[in-house]
Amino acid sequence: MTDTVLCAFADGVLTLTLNRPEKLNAFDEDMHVALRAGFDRAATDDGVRAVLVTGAGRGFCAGQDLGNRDPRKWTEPPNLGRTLDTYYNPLLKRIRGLAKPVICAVNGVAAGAGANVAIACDLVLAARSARFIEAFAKIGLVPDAGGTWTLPHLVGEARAKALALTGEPISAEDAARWGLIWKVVDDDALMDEARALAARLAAGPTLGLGLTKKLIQEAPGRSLEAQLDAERDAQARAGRSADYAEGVTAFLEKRPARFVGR
Ligand code: T3D
Repeated sequence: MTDTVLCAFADGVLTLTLNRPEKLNAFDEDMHVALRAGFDRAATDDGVRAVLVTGAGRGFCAGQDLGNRDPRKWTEPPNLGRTLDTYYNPLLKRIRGLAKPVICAVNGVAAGAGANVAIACDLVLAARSARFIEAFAKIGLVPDAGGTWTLPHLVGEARAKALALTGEPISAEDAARWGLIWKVVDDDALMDEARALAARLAAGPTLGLGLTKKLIQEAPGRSLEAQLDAERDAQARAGRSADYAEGVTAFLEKRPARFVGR
């Protein structure tokens, strides 16, 4: 049996490659379990200081494997609420809750939950040929994997509704222009650039980066006053880190900092 997620570790970066290329890396249960295990390792292993997610073959991820949802084989409709509770929602919470940067290299089409998993990551790079498709409307579903939350936060309500209600593809270039992703990279340069970025972040002040991620994610639910309090608390913690002492010392000694991640 092939591994549905390839897991590789180097330079502080855990690379998780979705690996069902013949199905454009559509999610089945094995792939969910393997991807979740990867994020659990990233959360508990101090050696992992950044995660890079990408896809094998020509696609990034085509969302739920619809071969596993064939109505002609139903005795009754599946309980999709349960599959969200069991698989997609725990995955989204792991990506957003990881106190380390998650980089996504979207190497090809990202559809349905595949698109929404991609845009839930912290820094999203996409190959120029990639497309993003909120495919749910085409099959009578609502966007899941956090899409109804992430999309309007990233691109505003008008564009979020247009993407979700039409299910029309958006190019990588438009996705970057709209703020759905960070940037577009030429196809043949994507993985080199994503790996270099992940390695750079993995060599960074992990505690401070994790606190920064949390602050930015939590800001929309807070007043300015509450956010200022949250920044004060996070800064108090960052100010006690070994990396803060190293960062300032390195600056004063005019040399590159050697961050240890705590
Ligand atoms: O069910 C629950 O648990 C609820 C959660 C739902 C979450 C969701 O993600 S719902 C949305 C599911 N995804 C889709 O609706 C997208 C379906 N796929 C497509 O629309 C197209 O494949 C793409 C636009 C993504 C790519 O088109 P194209 O022309 O580049 O490739 P293709 O020829 O359609 O696909 C290549 C192969 O991958 C093909 O297999 P074959 O014919 O060569 O044997 C195709 O069937 C397979 N494939 C693509 N997407 C899926 C898939 N197989 C199973 N499930 C898929 N989602």
